Amino acid sequence: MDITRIIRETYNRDISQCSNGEIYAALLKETQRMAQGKQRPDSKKKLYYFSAEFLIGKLLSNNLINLGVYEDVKRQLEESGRSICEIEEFENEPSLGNGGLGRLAACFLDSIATLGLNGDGVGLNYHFGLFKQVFKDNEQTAVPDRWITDNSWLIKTDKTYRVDFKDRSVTARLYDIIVTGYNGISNKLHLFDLETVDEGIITSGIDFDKQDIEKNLTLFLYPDDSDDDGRILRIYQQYFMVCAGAQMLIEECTQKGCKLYDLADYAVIQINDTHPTMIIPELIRQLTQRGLDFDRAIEAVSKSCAYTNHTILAEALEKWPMHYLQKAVPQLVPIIEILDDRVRRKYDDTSLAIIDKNDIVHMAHIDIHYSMSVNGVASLHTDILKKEELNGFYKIYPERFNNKTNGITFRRWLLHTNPQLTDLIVSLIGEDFKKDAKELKKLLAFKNDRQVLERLLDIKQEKKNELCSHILAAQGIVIDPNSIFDIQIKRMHEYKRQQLNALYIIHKYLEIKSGKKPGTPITCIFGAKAAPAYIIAQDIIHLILCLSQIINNDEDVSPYLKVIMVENYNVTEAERLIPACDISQQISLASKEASGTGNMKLMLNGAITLGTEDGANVEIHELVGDDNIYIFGDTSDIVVERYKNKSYVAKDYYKRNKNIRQVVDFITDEELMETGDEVRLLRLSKELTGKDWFMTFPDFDSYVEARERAYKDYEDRMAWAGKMLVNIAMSGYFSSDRTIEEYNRDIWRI
Ligand code: 26Q
Repeated sequence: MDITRIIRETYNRDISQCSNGEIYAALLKETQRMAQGKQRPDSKKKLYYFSAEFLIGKLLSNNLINLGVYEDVKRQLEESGRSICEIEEFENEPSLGNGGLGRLAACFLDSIATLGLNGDGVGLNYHFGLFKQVFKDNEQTAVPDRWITDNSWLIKTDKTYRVDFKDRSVTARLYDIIVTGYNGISNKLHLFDLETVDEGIITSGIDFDKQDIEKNLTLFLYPDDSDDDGRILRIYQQYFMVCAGAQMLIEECTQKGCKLYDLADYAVIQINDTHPTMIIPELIRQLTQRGLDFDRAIEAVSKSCAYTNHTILAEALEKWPMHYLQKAVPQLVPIIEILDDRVRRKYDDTSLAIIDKNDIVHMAHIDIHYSMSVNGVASLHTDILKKEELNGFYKIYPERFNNKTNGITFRRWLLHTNPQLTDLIVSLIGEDFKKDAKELKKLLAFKNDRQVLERLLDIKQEKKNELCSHILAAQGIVIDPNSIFDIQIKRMHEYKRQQLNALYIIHKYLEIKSGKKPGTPITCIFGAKAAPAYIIAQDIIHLILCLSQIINNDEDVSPYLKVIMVENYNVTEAERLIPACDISQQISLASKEASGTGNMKLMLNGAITLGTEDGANVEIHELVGDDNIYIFGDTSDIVVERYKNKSYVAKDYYKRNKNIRQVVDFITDEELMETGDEVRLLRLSKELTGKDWFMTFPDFDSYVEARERAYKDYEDRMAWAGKMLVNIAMSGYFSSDRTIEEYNRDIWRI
């Protein structure tokens, strides 16, 4: 790529006369042109990855890396006195996802293209992605985040589809984003948008008229499902996506010569959680409308579809009252009734039914009965699905159940976010790991190489320094770059237990106050958004922000302990935080975190996990061994048992354990109550002492013990660097290339 020429052709000027924004625009166009020139895969069978979320993050660097021109572009810019980092600032992050599930879909697209598989993503073009988080008075406020500008990666196509709802028809317009593979081919991310969408209906903040479907359908990504209007809109969104997607898919298949009954030879549809589940009845509807008889339509669709489950939290499983569906998409109702009727005729057990006695449709049940594959996202998670949550289904369809442990794309989470570490690895083991991550194991040969270990520590320090400058610039907070960076970054949710982390921080604060100082200062960093309607999650953010204010302003304590909550945690922030992390907090209640993928990104960047035996932590533990991870807390077996026999009483722990009592009481102590909001703090304290549904108290002592042990081990820098090296070396298993190879081998067979 010759930037000087491109700039000249675009603006008839020199680079020095262009703003960073102008350079960004020119680079974007040129990158798009190069990506379009890449070979498109061609095979009879094609994958359609349906997902309500694709949390793709900024794309410029990612695409430049995948097209193999990143280094060249960076150098040319530097020669003209410009930096690629400053130019990237001009790209808005498309936050088209909430968290793990959406980011997973984005990593998968990268790997699918890298492996040369014929597979596109299908989703929605939200005009406002996940809200932007702004802190005010120690609380989270939500501001709309408009990401689309004149220069975006979206390519408007001339394809439109009619989507009929009960009371109106709307038009879906297809937009594409090109997905580049690393030294590979290119695929597409298809995003449907409402032709008549109207950003003018937003009233204040992220509020808008939820009934005005013709104007709001693709306006916002849903951060929660906590109010009724919103839930119906969610159904409109989901149907809009699958109805247009199904038309596009059938069109593509028939163009290739597919007869409707042999759809499964041409298309495989991966259903990312239950959000796109309506694709099943909708495809059946469209196929029958085109003349296929009902039985064969069911068969063709069931053979084409595969379902991924991402959660075992009962409250997160989608269940729609039939009258909602009746109101929005009545054409699906008779089909869902037939699907339910067939299940009921075959199986006696009403817990397997699709429509329950309260006339509520269990979306996951549609997927399990009418698809060829059901997968969990980490080994423990799949085991729990088989043994507990979906046991009834596992008994009747054992062959459908399979595990696909999640993965992450190393192009973004190593090559892009940590070029220094990448260079070190290349110098030690060559380039092969970029395409075959298992090669990283070769790093183990350097486990006792002092020079290499010192380099690792230096790189970590460099990334910590970079983060310090960023946080100072963004939030005005001074951090000691020589402190331990202890980081918890993920959505705010009770089961993820940021509150447990906060309780430890109180413990440490009181300890330092009483004169016991840590060997190395500690910086506790959080990044988390909470669903705006999730009250307790907001309360936990409030507690952390208040702690941050109190501790950081305490002259006795702040030299040894600081608390920072990064504002507006998103993919771009993650890219800064992850390489700078020393200790990776993965402290969900065992059995609750399906997999986690941040844990993998942090491990890859040389952070040591402090975690429970949950999700993919179990697999990390197996890979690195006891010496290179800090495991604490009750196991999932114990937790599951405790829920079953309802034996957990938080109050008992509170009464018996002085330590717990002391830290919990601090939440409602004078100092905090004066700093923060009484209602919030009292509610949170009551939630903990009265319920503590995610069992922080039983794990508290062992958490404190493990965390202290980690801090102590950190003092021996060489031993610590050895642990870092083992973590990096063993992280190859978590490349999404491996995950996608498994999906293709076991499910897609493209
Ligand atoms: C449902 C109904 C209405 C509105 C919103 C939703 C909704 C939206 C997003 C429900 C769930 C989600 C997101 C779930 C998610 O991110 N799950 C995570 O998936 C990751 C990838 O598999 C796992 O690593 C995490 O463990 C899991 O929590």
